[in-house]
Amino acid sequence: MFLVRRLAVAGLVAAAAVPAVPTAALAHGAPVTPISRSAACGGNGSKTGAVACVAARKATGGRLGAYDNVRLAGVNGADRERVPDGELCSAGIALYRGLDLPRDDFPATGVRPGQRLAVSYRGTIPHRGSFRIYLTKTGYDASEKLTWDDLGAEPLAEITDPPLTGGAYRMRVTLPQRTGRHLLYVVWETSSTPDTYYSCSDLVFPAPAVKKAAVKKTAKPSPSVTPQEPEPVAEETPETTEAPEPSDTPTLAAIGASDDGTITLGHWLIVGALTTAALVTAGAGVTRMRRLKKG
Ligand SMILES: [Cu+2]
Repeated sequence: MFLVRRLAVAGLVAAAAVPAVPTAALAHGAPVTPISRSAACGGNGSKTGAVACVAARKATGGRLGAYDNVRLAGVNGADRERVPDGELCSAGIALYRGLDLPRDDFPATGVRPGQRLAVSYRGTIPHRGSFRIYLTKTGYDASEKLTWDDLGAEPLAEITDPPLTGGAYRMRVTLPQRTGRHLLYVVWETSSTPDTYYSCSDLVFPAPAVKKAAVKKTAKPSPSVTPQEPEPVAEETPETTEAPEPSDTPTLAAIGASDDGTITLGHWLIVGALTTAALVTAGAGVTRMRRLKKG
């Protein structure tokens, strides 16, 4: 009984300590593989110097919000009602509006049809919940703002509580036939907080095949739709292979702390309260079980 009580007390102390963790160092989450616009361009993003990121920041009044904090409270699955067409990448949040720019040069990941794409979703504050992963339909035009219709009715995959290893949730989705530039849209509806997170990751499939006759006639290679910035693609490509443990530690390390302290503190209070409640419940349950055993 003493041991049980001591464990319960330790749990309460740990839960109470949660909100005291330096808020600047922690927030919530975003996909780092394939790299999302927020992980690349957002506050503490890893590719903030990219031309598209500079433009995105400019379009947002000079400053983008923390990369891992594109979230709305109380959506409860009504994504299409809450997030307006043309504002999917920002979730309609003013601090991220530059991520909605219809550009074809955001840092991107090279992929191919049929690939089992590894998705690593960095969890800076872990939450339980479901991921809905959408891909833009054939015919998507990167020079137009993203709409819900571009994504089709159903996600490619819906994954609940995937494993959290090395600081990231790990999932895989099989990519269908596409050519050229597309967007992977990831919705993370958490079940341990009221929040839902939104993100756009730019993908580049191989360019459409050009008929051999046409190639012979022009005697020139067909124009490629590979991104104008080959570096980010090369960097991300190894992580999309079948390696059992993608080594994205450098990317994770490159992405630093959240700078959105106010919102984060409020969020931590919710997490702390929920954790405390769970521990108290668990403690009471264990005590009761012991009593039942004795009786
Ligand atoms: Cu969070």
